[in-house]
Formats: sequence, structure tokens, C-alpha cells
Amino acid sequence: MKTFPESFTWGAATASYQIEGGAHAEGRGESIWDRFARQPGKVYKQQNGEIACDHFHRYKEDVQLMADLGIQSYRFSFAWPRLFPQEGRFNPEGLEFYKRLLDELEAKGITPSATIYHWDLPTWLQDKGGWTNRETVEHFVTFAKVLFEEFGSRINSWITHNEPWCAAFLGYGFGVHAPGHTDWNEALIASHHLLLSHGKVVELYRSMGLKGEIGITLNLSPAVPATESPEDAAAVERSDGFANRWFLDPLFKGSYPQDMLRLYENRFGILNFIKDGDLETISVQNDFLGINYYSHNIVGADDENDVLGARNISETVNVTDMGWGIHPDSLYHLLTRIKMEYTDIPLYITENGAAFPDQKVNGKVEDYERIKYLHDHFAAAHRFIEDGGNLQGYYVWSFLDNYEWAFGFSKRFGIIYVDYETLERTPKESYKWYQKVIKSNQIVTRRDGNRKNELGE
Ligand code: GBH
Repeated sequence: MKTFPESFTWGAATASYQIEGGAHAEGRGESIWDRFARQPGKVYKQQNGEIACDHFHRYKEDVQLMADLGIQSYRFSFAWPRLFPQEGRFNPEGLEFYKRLLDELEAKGITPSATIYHWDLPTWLQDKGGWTNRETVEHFVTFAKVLFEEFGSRINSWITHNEPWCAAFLGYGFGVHAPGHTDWNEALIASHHLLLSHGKVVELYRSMGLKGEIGITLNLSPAVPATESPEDAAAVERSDGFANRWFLDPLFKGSYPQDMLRLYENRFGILNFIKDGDLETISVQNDFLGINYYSHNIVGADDENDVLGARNISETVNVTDMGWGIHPDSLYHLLTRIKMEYTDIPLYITENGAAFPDQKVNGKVEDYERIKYLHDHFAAAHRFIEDGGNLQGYYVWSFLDNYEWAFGFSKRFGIIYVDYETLERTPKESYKWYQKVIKSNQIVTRRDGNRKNELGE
């Protein structure tokens, strides 16, 4: 039996574009994902978030399901195009949905954790260069200011950005996320502006004298070597520099990692988008760090990759429906590394979970693999806490099956099943299992892979 601290926060997470729908309601403008999804060949079956889970209209039912689940906190994000649909236009009506949502959460005693940016940039900003344009930083500050003025007294937990690595590199470098660009130089510029906008918004929050907590969420993936060769060891360093240190170092050490600066400057020339004073802004004190963890990367040296000289080796055994290997121990090692090398401020797992090809049979979704995944990752988190680690909460990704970006609705991460024909919600077995975890504040260690025992019964 593993018991969590009394004050530990159990939660679940979602993001605006992935669940809301209501794409034209109350004056919402267009986001880069609405536009990206229309381009042929970008998203599975060209699916989009026009309706998604229709959370925009079904939020009451959803908050009731949260209350029944027993979560203490719900992590969601604001859709920027609802508030700023066009250049120079603020749409106050776009606040109404979030007021209704917060009313509902408050009525059920669920604490909101709000992410300001989870990838749905207004297209009018993209038309001016999006995150490669330094002016976007100021627009982000304006957006955040409206949110702080409106909700600063109702929301005490703020996350500036969700996974700036994804927004920058998947969006501008690999072209697999909106806006779909394939230019590493652009991705580097975007990553810097995302970090800079984080620092500016934290400064704004402090200057407004607000009493809650503010931080950032990073997706961190430990890099492990494919073989014991020195070449792979060196590739691991670069891969770690690329995915993790490029964000952790400026935030917590006030400088970009030297080895990566050298590597990028050799390739792209002087990174003159990094201006005097930027790193002081970026390294502003955070109240917490949010970590999204799914898997680790197995990395090998690769000369064909002309920027990093490294590649991720895909796994085939013990993987989720995304093809991501299941490695709970890496979560423990990651948390320990953050504590040892970076910071001892409170940490939150702001996302962890898994996609599996769930099916509803006789009204039930028997997602035992998800229960095992969550159990083993909760256990890794518990081990870190036992060691004295400052982990204060855990948000399961995701509350609902939803729009999985380039994979459309083909991947199911939810602990609640969504029938996309009827939009009916069905709590999966993992929901019922999580409900018991929250209620008892403990996890029961599985014995012998027996199904019943896997459920902690
Ligand atoms: C999160 O991204 C998002 O915040 C969330 O919106 C999303 O729905 C959820 O996770 C599930 O995907 O690409 O083979 O190199 C996580 C994104 C996943 C990005 C792992 C890096 C590395 C594997 N990360 N990925 S690979």
C-alpha cells in the first residue's frame, strides 16, 4: 500500500482545441489548428475540432463527471481566438464560456488550473509570423492581462505555456503540428519567443499583485542510449540538449546550454534573436514546474540527421497505441534529475496517461492496460515523494477522449470514453479505478498480473 501526502492534488487535464468545439460560438475567431486541419494530408482523415467533444455545450455534464470522479483540480486551457478573434479586436463575449465553466467548477469545489496557451494561436497572429515574430510576445502579454484581470481572483493556479518544445519544433521544425512549417531556424526562434513570453507574463502576474501560483509546463523526455557505444552516448547528450536542456537551462539557470548554442550556431549562424536581457526575463522565479511525461526516447547516433546527428529508435514491445514505450522508472529518474540539477520548487505532473484502442462492449470499456500504466506511473511518483521529492500533484491526461492533434479522433487517451457519433460519455474502468485511488489517497500494489488485482481490488 502506497499512501500519498494528505495535501496531494489529484486532477485531470484537457486543452481547449481538443475538447471544446463551439468553433463559431460567441464570436470565436479562427485558430491555426482550424486552418491546419483543412490542409489535405496533415491530420488523420482531415478531422478538426469544430465539434470535438462539444464540451462547450456539455461542460455541466463534464464537471459533474469530474465531481463524481473526485478530482480536487481540473486543468484546462483558454482558447486565445475566443478572446481575440481578429487583429485589434477584443471579444468580451469570448469570456462567457469560461465564466460558466468556472461557476460550475466552483459549485462543485473543484480547483481550476488554467493553461494560457495550449497551441491554438489565432490565425491573424500566424499571418504576421506567429511565434517567429517577436511582437507575438507582446500580444501574448495582452491576452494574459485580460485573463488575469478577469479571472485573477478566481483562478489561483496558472500555467503560461503547455510544452513550448512541441509548439516550436513540432509546429515550425517538423511541420507535423500547426502551422506546419519545416524550418529549424524558425523553430529555434519560436522556442525563444515562447520562453520569453513566459517570463514576461510571470512578471506581469507579479506586478498585478495576484496571490496565486504561476509556472510553466514542459514536456520532458529522458534520453537513453540505444547501445553502449560512445557515439550513442554523445547522441544522447545532444538529444537531451534538444528536448530538455534547451528549455530547462534558460528557465532555471538563466542561460542556454553551451553545447547546443555551439551546435545551432554552427548550423544556423549567430542566434541574434536572443537579445540582451531576454535570459533574465526567462529565468524569472516560478512558483512551480509542470511536467508532462509520457515516455523516454531511445537515442542512437545518426549521421543522416544533419542538425542533431541523433535519432529516436522506435519501440515495438510494451508500447501504447501511440507506439510510445512504457517506462515508469524513467518518470522517477526524470523527477530526481530535476530536483538534483535544476530546482526544488514544487513540481506537478501536469499530464501523464496513455492511448489504447478502447472499445465499448456491453456498456463497458475495460481499459486494464491504462489502469496498469497509471498505477505504475503513480508508483514512480510515490517513490520520488518517499525520497523527499517535492511533487505536489498529478493530472491524468486525459479527462475525456479527445482530438489528438495530427491523429484526429483516432487515439483515445481519456479515462472517459466519448462516442463521437452521439457524443455520449462513458466512464471507463480506469475512471472507476482512479476514483478509488483519489478516495483512499493510495494505490494498491498489483500482484501477479491478475486482472482483479490490477484493479486494486
Ligand atoms: C501532450 O503532448 C499534449 O500536451 C497533449 O495536448 C496531447 O494530447 C498529449 O500529450 C498526448 O499526445 O514524437 O516519437 O519523438 C505530448 C507530446 C509526446 C511530444 C512524445 C514528444 C516524443 C515521441 N510529446 N513525443 S516522438
